[in-house]
Amino acid sequence: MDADWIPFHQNPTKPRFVLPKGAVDAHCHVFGPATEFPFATERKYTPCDAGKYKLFELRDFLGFERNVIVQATCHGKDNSALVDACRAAGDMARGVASVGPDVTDKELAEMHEAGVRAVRFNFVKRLVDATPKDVFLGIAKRVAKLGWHIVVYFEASDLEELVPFLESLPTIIVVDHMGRPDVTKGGDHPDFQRFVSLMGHNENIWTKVTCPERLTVAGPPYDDVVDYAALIIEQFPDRVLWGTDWPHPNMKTHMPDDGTLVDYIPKITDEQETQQKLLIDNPMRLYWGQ
Ligand code: 0GY
Repeated sequence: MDADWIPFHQNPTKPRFVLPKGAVDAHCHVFGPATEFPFATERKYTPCDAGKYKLFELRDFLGFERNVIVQATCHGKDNSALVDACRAAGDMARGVASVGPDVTDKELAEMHEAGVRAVRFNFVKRLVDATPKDVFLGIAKRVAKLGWHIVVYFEASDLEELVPFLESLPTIIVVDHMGRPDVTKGGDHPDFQRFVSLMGHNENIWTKVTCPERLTVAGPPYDDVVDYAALIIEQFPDRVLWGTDWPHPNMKTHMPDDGTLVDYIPKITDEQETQQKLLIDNPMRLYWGQ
Protein backbone atom coordinates (compact mmCIF):
# COMPACT_ATOMS: atom_id res chain seq x y z
CA MET A 1 0.00 0.00 0.00
CA ASP A 2 1.45 3.39 -0.95
CA ALA A 3 1.19 6.41 1.34
CA ASP A 4 -2.41 7.59 0.92
CA TRP A 5 -2.45 10.84 2.83
CA ILE A 6 -0.77 14.21 2.56
CA PRO A 7 2.51 14.63 4.46
CA PHE A 8 2.71 16.71 7.63
CA HIS A 9 3.48 20.44 7.36
CA GLN A 10 7.21 20.88 6.70
CA ASN A 11 7.48 24.51 7.82
CA PRO A 12 4.97 25.26 10.58
CA THR A 13 4.79 28.88 11.67
CA LYS A 14 6.12 29.91 15.06
CA PRO A 15 3.01 30.31 17.25
CA ARG A 16 2.19 33.77 18.52
CA PHE A 17 0.84 32.16 21.68
CA VAL A 18 3.73 31.45 24.03
CA LEU A 19 3.10 28.13 25.71
CA PRO A 20 3.58 28.10 29.48
CA LYS A 21 6.75 26.43 30.67
CA GLY A 22 6.20 22.71 31.07
CA ALA A 23 3.37 22.42 28.54
CA VAL A 24 2.43 18.91 27.41
CA ASP A 25 1.36 17.95 23.89
CA ALA A 26 -1.01 15.23 25.08
CA HIS A 27 -2.04 13.77 21.72
CA CYS A 28 0.53 13.05 19.05
CA HIS A 29 1.86 10.02 17.20
CA VAL A 30 5.03 8.53 15.76
CA PHE A 31 4.99 6.58 12.50
CA GLY A 32 7.83 4.37 11.42
CA PRO A 33 10.22 4.88 9.84
CA ALA A 34 8.66 1.93 8.06
CA THR A 35 12.03 0.32 7.37
CA GLU A 36 12.56 0.04 11.14
CA PHE A 37 8.97 -0.15 12.38
CA PRO A 38 6.76 -1.59 9.61
CA PHE A 39 3.09 -0.63 9.46
CA ALA A 40 0.46 -3.21 10.41
CA THR A 41 -0.90 -5.45 7.68
CA GLU A 42 -4.47 -4.83 8.91
CA ARG A 43 -4.12 -1.00 8.66
CA LYS A 44 -6.82 1.02 6.91
CA TYR A 45 -4.44 3.72 5.70
CA THR A 46 -0.73 4.12 5.19
CA PRO A 47 0.94 7.20 6.63
CA CYS A 48 4.20 8.88 5.71
CA ASP A 49 7.15 8.21 7.96
CA ALA A 50 7.04 10.56 10.94
CA GLY A 51 9.62 9.30 13.39
CA LYS A 52 10.54 10.31 16.90
CA TYR A 53 13.24 12.84 16.05
CA LYS A 54 10.80 14.83 13.91
CA LEU A 55 8.35 14.79 16.81
CA PHE A 56 10.97 15.99 19.30
CA GLU A 57 12.01 18.75 16.87
CA LEU A 58 8.42 19.95 16.59
CA ARG A 59 7.96 19.76 20.39
CA ASP A 60 10.93 22.09 20.89
CA PHE A 61 9.98 24.41 18.02
CA LEU A 62 6.43 24.94 19.27
CA GLY A 63 7.53 25.33 22.89
CA PHE A 64 6.21 22.13 24.44
CA GLU A 65 8.25 20.29 27.05
CA ARG A 66 6.62 16.87 26.94
CA ASN A 67 4.59 14.55 24.71
CA VAL A 68 1.94 11.92 25.23
CA ILE A 69 2.41 9.64 22.23
CA VAL A 70 -0.69 7.72 21.20
CA GLN A 71 -0.61 4.45 19.27
CA ALA A 72 -2.45 4.91 15.98
CA THR A 73 -4.19 2.18 14.06
CA CYS A 74 -1.64 2.08 11.22
CA HIS A 75 0.77 0.41 13.67
CA GLY A 76 -1.91 -1.99 14.92
CA LYS A 77 -0.97 -3.65 18.21
CA ASP A 78 2.76 -3.45 17.57
CA ASN A 79 3.77 -0.70 19.97
CA SER A 80 7.50 -0.84 19.15
CA ALA A 81 7.77 2.60 17.51
CA LEU A 82 5.85 4.15 20.39
CA VAL A 83 7.92 2.41 23.07
CA ASP A 84 11.14 3.29 21.26
CA ALA A 85 10.09 6.97 21.14
CA CYS A 86 9.13 7.00 24.82
CA ARG A 87 12.46 5.51 25.81
CA ALA A 88 14.37 7.96 23.61
CA ALA A 89 12.51 10.90 25.18
CA GLY A 90 13.37 9.80 28.71
CA ASP A 91 10.95 11.24 31.21
CA MET A 92 9.70 13.72 28.60
CA ALA A 93 7.19 11.34 27.00
CA ARG A 94 4.47 8.98 28.06
CA GLY A 95 2.64 6.51 25.85
CA VAL A 96 -0.84 5.21 25.13
CA ALA A 97 -0.64 1.69 23.65
CA SER A 98 -2.99 -0.62 21.78
CA VAL A 99 -3.00 -4.20 23.01
CA GLY A 100 -4.95 -7.38 22.44
CA PRO A 101 -6.13 -9.90 25.04
CA ASP A 102 -3.03 -12.00 24.39
CA VAL A 103 -0.65 -9.34 25.73
CA THR A 104 1.43 -10.83 28.52
CA ASP A 105 1.98 -9.34 31.97
CA LYS A 106 5.67 -9.15 31.14
CA GLU A 107 4.94 -7.10 28.02
CA LEU A 108 2.69 -4.77 30.00
CA ALA A 109 5.38 -4.35 32.66
CA GLU A 110 7.98 -3.54 30.00
CA MET A 111 5.67 -0.97 28.44
CA HIS A 112 5.04 0.54 31.86
CA GLU A 113 8.76 0.83 32.45
CA ALA A 114 9.11 2.64 29.08
CA GLY A 115 6.42 5.15 30.06
CA VAL A 116 3.13 3.71 28.82
CA ARG A 117 0.26 4.71 31.10
CA ALA A 118 -2.89 3.88 29.11
CA VAL A 119 -4.40 1.74 26.41
CA ARG A 120 -6.56 3.00 23.58
CA PHE A 121 -9.87 1.41 22.58
CA ASN A 122 -10.87 2.47 19.08
CA PHE A 123 -14.49 2.30 17.94
CA VAL A 124 -14.15 4.37 14.77
CA LYS A 125 -15.40 2.03 12.08
CA ARG A 126 -13.35 3.51 9.26
CA LEU A 127 -10.16 2.84 11.26
CA VAL A 128 -10.53 -0.61 12.80
CA ASP A 129 -12.42 -3.88 12.65
CA ALA A 130 -14.66 -4.14 15.70
CA THR A 131 -13.36 -5.68 18.95
CA PRO A 132 -15.96 -7.30 21.24
CA LYS A 133 -16.62 -5.21 24.33
CA ASP A 134 -15.95 -8.09 26.70
CA VAL A 135 -12.43 -8.34 25.24
CA PHE A 136 -11.88 -4.64 25.91
CA LEU A 137 -13.29 -5.02 29.41
CA GLY A 138 -10.86 -7.87 30.14
CA ILE A 139 -7.95 -5.68 29.02
CA ALA A 140 -9.27 -2.76 31.08
CA LYS A 141 -9.34 -4.86 34.25
CA ARG A 142 -5.75 -5.95 33.71
CA VAL A 143 -4.32 -2.50 32.99
CA ALA A 144 -6.29 -0.96 35.86
CA LYS A 145 -4.02 -2.96 38.18
CA LEU A 146 -1.04 -1.05 36.77
CA GLY A 147 -2.76 2.27 37.47
CA TRP A 148 -3.28 2.87 33.75
CA HIS A 149 -6.35 4.46 32.21
CA ILE A 150 -8.29 3.97 28.98
CA VAL A 151 -8.37 6.31 26.01
CA VAL A 152 -11.42 5.86 23.80
CA TYR A 153 -12.05 7.05 20.27
CA PHE A 154 -15.53 7.05 18.77
CA GLU A 155 -17.87 9.10 16.58
CA ALA A 156 -20.53 11.24 18.31
CA SER A 157 -23.36 9.22 16.78
CA ASP A 158 -22.04 6.02 18.43
CA LEU A 159 -21.90 7.40 21.97
CA GLU A 160 -25.44 6.46 22.99
CA GLU A 161 -24.76 2.79 22.33
CA LEU A 162 -21.38 2.99 24.09
CA VAL A 163 -22.47 4.65 27.34
CA PRO A 164 -23.14 1.43 29.34
CA PHE A 165 -19.76 0.06 28.29
CA LEU A 166 -17.95 3.28 29.19
CA GLU A 167 -19.68 3.36 32.57
CA SER A 168 -18.53 -0.21 33.23
CA LEU A 169 -14.82 0.61 32.81
CA PRO A 170 -12.84 0.52 36.06
CA THR A 171 -10.45 3.39 35.25
CA ILE A 172 -10.34 7.01 34.20
CA ILE A 173 -11.53 7.29 30.61
CA VAL A 174 -10.12 9.89 28.23
CA VAL A 175 -12.31 10.56 25.21
CA ASP A 176 -10.46 11.59 22.07
CA HIS A 177 -11.41 14.82 20.31
CA MET A 178 -14.49 15.66 22.46
CA GLY A 179 -16.25 12.58 21.12
CA ARG A 180 -16.07 14.05 17.60
CA PRO A 181 -19.08 16.40 17.53
CA ASP A 182 -20.57 17.19 14.13
CA VAL A 183 -20.03 20.96 14.09
CA THR A 184 -22.62 21.47 11.37
CA LYS A 185 -25.30 20.36 13.87
CA GLY A 186 -24.61 22.96 16.57
CA GLY A 187 -23.79 22.66 20.25
CA ASP A 188 -27.43 21.98 21.15
CA HIS A 189 -27.55 18.79 19.13
CA PRO A 190 -28.45 15.75 21.29
CA ASP A 191 -25.24 13.91 20.34
CA PHE A 192 -23.00 16.67 21.75
CA GLN A 193 -25.33 17.31 24.68
CA ARG A 194 -25.18 13.59 25.51
CA PHE A 195 -21.42 13.85 25.76
CA VAL A 196 -21.52 16.99 27.91
CA SER A 197 -24.06 15.41 30.23
CA LEU A 198 -21.99 12.21 30.48
CA MET A 199 -18.99 14.26 31.59
CA GLY A 200 -21.27 16.11 33.97
CA HIS A 201 -22.43 13.03 35.85
CA ASN A 202 -19.33 10.84 35.56
CA GLU A 203 -16.18 12.31 37.05
CA ASN A 204 -14.08 9.48 35.62
CA ILE A 205 -14.52 10.88 32.15
CA TRP A 206 -11.93 13.26 30.77
CA THR A 207 -11.56 14.53 27.22
CA LYS A 208 -9.04 15.93 24.78
CA VAL A 209 -10.25 19.23 23.35
CA THR A 210 -8.22 18.39 20.28
CA CYS A 211 -8.42 18.03 16.53
CA PRO A 212 -10.25 21.13 15.34
CA GLU A 213 -8.59 20.31 12.01
CA ARG A 214 -10.64 17.10 11.81
CA LEU A 215 -13.89 18.53 13.13
CA THR A 216 -13.92 21.78 11.16
CA VAL A 217 -16.02 22.49 8.11
CA ALA A 218 -14.78 26.07 7.69
CA GLY A 219 -11.08 25.10 7.71
CA PRO A 220 -8.21 26.96 9.39
CA PRO A 221 -8.06 28.74 11.82
CA TYR A 222 -10.89 26.44 12.97
CA ASP A 223 -13.16 29.07 14.46
CA ASP A 224 -16.20 26.86 13.89
CA VAL A 225 -14.90 24.39 16.52
CA VAL A 226 -13.98 26.95 19.21
CA ASP A 227 -17.36 27.05 21.01
CA TYR A 228 -17.44 23.28 21.51
CA ALA A 229 -13.99 23.18 23.11
CA ALA A 230 -14.59 26.36 25.11
CA LEU A 231 -17.80 24.96 26.59
CA ILE A 232 -16.14 21.71 27.66
CA ILE A 233 -13.15 23.50 29.18
CA GLU A 234 -15.36 25.94 31.06
CA GLN A 235 -17.46 23.17 32.57
CA PHE A 236 -14.71 20.62 33.23
CA PRO A 237 -11.41 22.50 33.58
CA ASP A 238 -9.80 19.73 35.63
CA ARG A 239 -10.54 16.95 33.13
CA VAL A 240 -9.35 18.34 29.80
CA LEU A 241 -6.17 17.78 27.80
CA TRP A 242 -4.80 19.36 24.63
CA GLY A 243 -2.52 18.05 21.90
CA THR A 244 -1.43 18.75 18.34
CA ASP A 245 -2.35 15.35 16.82
CA TRP A 246 0.90 15.61 14.81
CA PRO A 247 1.56 14.17 12.21
CA HIS A 248 -2.20 14.31 11.55
CA PRO A 249 -2.74 10.82 10.18
CA ASN A 250 -5.33 10.13 7.57
CA MET A 251 -6.17 13.77 6.86
CA LYS A 252 -7.81 13.99 3.47
CA THR A 253 -8.73 17.65 3.08
CA HIS A 254 -5.82 19.78 4.25
CA MET A 255 -2.71 19.51 6.38
CA PRO A 256 -2.75 21.81 9.40
CA ASP A 257 0.04 24.18 10.30
CA ASP A 258 0.98 23.15 13.84
CA GLY A 259 1.73 26.78 14.73
CA THR A 260 -1.88 27.68 13.81
CA LEU A 261 -3.07 24.85 16.04
CA VAL A 262 -1.14 26.24 19.02
CA ASP A 263 -2.62 29.67 18.31
CA TYR A 264 -6.05 28.06 18.64
CA ILE A 265 -5.42 27.40 22.37
CA PRO A 266 -6.04 30.97 23.64
CA LYS A 267 -9.27 31.03 21.62
CA ILE A 268 -10.68 28.09 23.56
CA THR A 269 -9.52 29.43 26.90
CA ASP A 270 -8.01 32.85 27.46
CA GLU A 271 -7.58 32.49 31.23
CA GLN A 272 -4.04 31.80 32.32
CA GLU A 273 -5.13 29.64 35.25
CA THR A 274 -7.21 27.40 32.98
CA GLN A 275 -4.45 27.21 30.37
CA GLN A 276 -2.15 26.00 33.15
CA LYS A 277 -4.61 23.21 33.98
CA LEU A 278 -5.17 22.25 30.34
CA LEU A 279 -1.55 22.24 29.29
CA ILE A 280 0.33 21.28 32.45
CA ASP A 281 -1.53 20.33 35.64
CA ASN A 282 -4.03 17.90 34.09
CA PRO A 283 -1.65 15.94 31.83
CA MET A 284 1.03 15.90 34.54
CA ARG A 285 -1.42 14.46 37.06
CA LEU A 286 -2.71 11.83 34.65
CA TYR A 287 0.52 10.75 32.95
CA TRP A 288 3.32 11.70 35.32
CA GLY A 289 1.48 10.98 38.56
CA GLN A 290 1.76 14.48 40.00
C1 0GY B 1 -6.24 10.63 15.46
C2 0GY B 1 -7.29 10.42 14.48
C3 0GY B 1 -7.36 9.50 13.50
C4 0GY B 1 -6.56 8.33 13.39
C5 0GY B 1 -6.18 7.55 14.39
O1 0GY B 1 -5.41 5.60 15.31
C6 0GY B 1 -5.61 6.21 14.27
O2 0GY B 1 -5.36 5.75 13.15
O3 0GY B 1 -6.37 7.95 15.62
C7 0GY B 1 -8.46 9.66 12.53
O4 0GY B 1 -8.32 9.14 11.40
O5 0GY B 1 -9.45 10.31 12.86
O6 0GY B 1 -6.53 10.84 16.63
O7 0GY B 1 -5.07 10.60 15.15
